[in-house]
Amino acid sequence: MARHLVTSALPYINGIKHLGNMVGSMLPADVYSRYLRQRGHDVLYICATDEHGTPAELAAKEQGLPVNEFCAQAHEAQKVVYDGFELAFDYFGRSSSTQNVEITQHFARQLNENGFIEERAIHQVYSPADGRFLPDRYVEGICPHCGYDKARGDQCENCTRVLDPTDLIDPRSAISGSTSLEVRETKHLFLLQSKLQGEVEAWVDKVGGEWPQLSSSIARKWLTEGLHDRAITRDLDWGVPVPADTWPGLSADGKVFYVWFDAPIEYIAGTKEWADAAPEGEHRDWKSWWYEADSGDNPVRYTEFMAKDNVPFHTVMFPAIELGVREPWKKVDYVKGFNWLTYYGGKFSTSQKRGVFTDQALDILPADYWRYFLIANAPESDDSSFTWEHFAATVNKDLADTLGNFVNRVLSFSRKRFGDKVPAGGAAGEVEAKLGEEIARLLAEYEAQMEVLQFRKTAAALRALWSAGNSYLEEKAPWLEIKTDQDGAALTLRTAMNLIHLYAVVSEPLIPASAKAMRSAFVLDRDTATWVTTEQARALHTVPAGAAFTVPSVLFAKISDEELETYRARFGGGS
Ligand code: B3M
Ligand code: ZN
Repeated sequence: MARHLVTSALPYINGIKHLGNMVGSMLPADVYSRYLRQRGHDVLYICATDEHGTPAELAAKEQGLPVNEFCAQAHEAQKVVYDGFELAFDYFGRSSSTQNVEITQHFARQLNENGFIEERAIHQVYSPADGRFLPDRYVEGICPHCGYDKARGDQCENCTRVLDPTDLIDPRSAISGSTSLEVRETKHLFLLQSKLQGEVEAWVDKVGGEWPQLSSSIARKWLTEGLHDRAITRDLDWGVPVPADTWPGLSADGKVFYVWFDAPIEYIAGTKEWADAAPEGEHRDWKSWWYEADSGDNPVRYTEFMAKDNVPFHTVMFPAIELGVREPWKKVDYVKGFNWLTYYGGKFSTSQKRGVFTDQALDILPADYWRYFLIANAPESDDSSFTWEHFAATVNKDLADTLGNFVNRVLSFSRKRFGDKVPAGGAAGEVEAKLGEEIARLLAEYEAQMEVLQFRKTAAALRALWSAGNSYLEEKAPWLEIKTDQDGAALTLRTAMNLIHLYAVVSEPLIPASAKAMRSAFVLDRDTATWVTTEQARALHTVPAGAAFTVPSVLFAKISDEELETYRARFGGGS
């Protein structure tokens, strides 16, 4: 039994996420955590909303809410969706927590003490009417390249050119609309990443060899380009304040830390939130997961999940911060990065209403349909595309036909012919022995793929396990067998019911609700085994003759052509 710390990139607070976000971070982290828990490991899966920064301020402004209120509501709204997807976080925290404020400020002080932070003066747009410095994207004006009149100071949305606020023609404040803007000198904190380059490189050399290619190549690319010193403070009201004890001037100016400085620290702070939220009488030792966790006789293995655009922050910048703090904070062991899930080959787009958002998905179909499809098509080695046609075909074939139909057919037929107890039948024969070998082999394949976090291949192995049951049933054809050989048919059905029980156990990481329905079909005296051993897979008799069972209602409904058409029309697929 080992200790596994798991985190997924923190979903940003400004809106409900689409399926692409789900498959690139939270869902695979949940699948992996569920698997490890079932294998008996000590698992801590932490996630949180990432709440600071300009987009949060802007989204709150759009809704006419104070930003803290907006974030509290948006956090709850996201949480409802993640509960619906059955994401079994140990804790779902908030980067605006007091825990994160404390730890982020502590990290900054340490970095400063160790000579990795410097105060530097820069020039920035100031708006006297608003009484504040404006972040780049709070300055709007006419794009000098294409003439678009709502270009932002960081980028023109129309022609996608990257801009500097001073490039804009007739610049104005996005907050008040004021056009009397000035450029003033102001001070910010810079993280001297250049000084940490060598240490980060040595660390990546040590641990990065084991990472998937996507993650290690991105880390290498950034290191080759060189780590540059970077401003880690911003002029915003909403963020972790620069501590007054260390930087009284900047604190008086109202500077806060840049969102990407405090967001990864929330992995640690979220763990402290988890500990602080412990029920009466339970002690949760958050520090044992994070501090000096490399050493000791009970080491922690730390796995992170994220989409590829987040990989540089996790493989280079956050490790640089952790190294510069000069305290033994746990660093990541394995970085699982993902490519993009596309929608019919194009980008999911909120503004153009293209693609499927996670709340809409749950309105349409239960979580297991989405969980299975997304994991079976995870964008691992390449981008992968969501289409309604592919989704419907996968659900209908794998879930409804191969798994659901097997479960229902076996249980209803057995009840009809032998009543509501698992029939005994004769001793297992050659066909069953062959089946047992095949199941044991596929189970080993499933475990091996899960352990190297190859999600598509894990799903393929699971599908193969389901198919093996179908082949067995076709070969034995108990509905014919029963006419001449009652005992033989009973054996076939008992074996098939044992397969259902095995499916209940091994399908749980991917489709937890359906797994539960399958598992609770059987009334067993002892059903404590968390996972299936090779011997159990081979022997297929965890469900003994005489055990009572019920027939669950249809596990997966097929998606009809009419439904498919409705979804396509509603979500704008295909064209
Ligand atoms: N919130 C991902 C994003 O919004 C970002 C991840 C933070 S992980 C520490 O793109
Ligand atoms: Zn433009």
